[in-house]
Amino acid sequence: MSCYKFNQVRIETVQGDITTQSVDAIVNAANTSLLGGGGVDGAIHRAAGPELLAECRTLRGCVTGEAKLTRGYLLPAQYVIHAVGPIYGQDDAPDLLASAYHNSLQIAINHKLRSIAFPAISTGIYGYPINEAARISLRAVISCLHQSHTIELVRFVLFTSEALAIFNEGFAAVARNYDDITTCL
Ligand code: AR6
Repeated sequence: MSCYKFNQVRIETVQGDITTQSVDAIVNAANTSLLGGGGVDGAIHRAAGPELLAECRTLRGCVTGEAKLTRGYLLPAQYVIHAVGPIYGQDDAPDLLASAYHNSLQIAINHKLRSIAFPAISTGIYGYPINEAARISLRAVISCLHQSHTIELVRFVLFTSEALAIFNEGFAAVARNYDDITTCL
């Protein structure tokens, strides 16, 4: 686990399963259909129950780099923000990955949420190297948190100890470039 403070917001990394997180919203690493899939998407749909898919069917999909909100149904989280990351190697993949984080956080801010948990979007089936994704995700989150907002906690939930270690290393490297980020317990 690692923890940083930026503009009153706690930004932390933990190892775990995102479906068990008690936060206002968890983010799903979805695909453009928003109709479910494998990886974290499959786990979220299984844990939330069939009503989640029913609501997703009303959304008419989602463009890569963007995100859409649903309720969380049987999840501890009140909402799911379905974000579509890029497939590694596609044009503009770094910008699209940053947009997926940015747009997810913007939805949370617009709904006046206080806590949000992200998986490592695009780093599974979509093949994004975790070390690159870690750096992009922290920079994207920080760039959103300059504005006025209600967010108190941004948690990154990594599925394996290896992914957690790589995220921690990437976050430490990025944090060194910002004077206004401090470490916390
Ligand atoms: N909690 C936290 N992280 C998880 C969990 C979990 N329960 N399960 C997997 N991960 P992926 P993508 C990690 O493949 O690369 C789906 O089919 C996993 O180890 O879920 O964005 C969608 O429908 C990895 O680090 O998402 C799309 O078609 C990270 O979550 C496609 O996969 C993301 O892996 C999206 O691919």
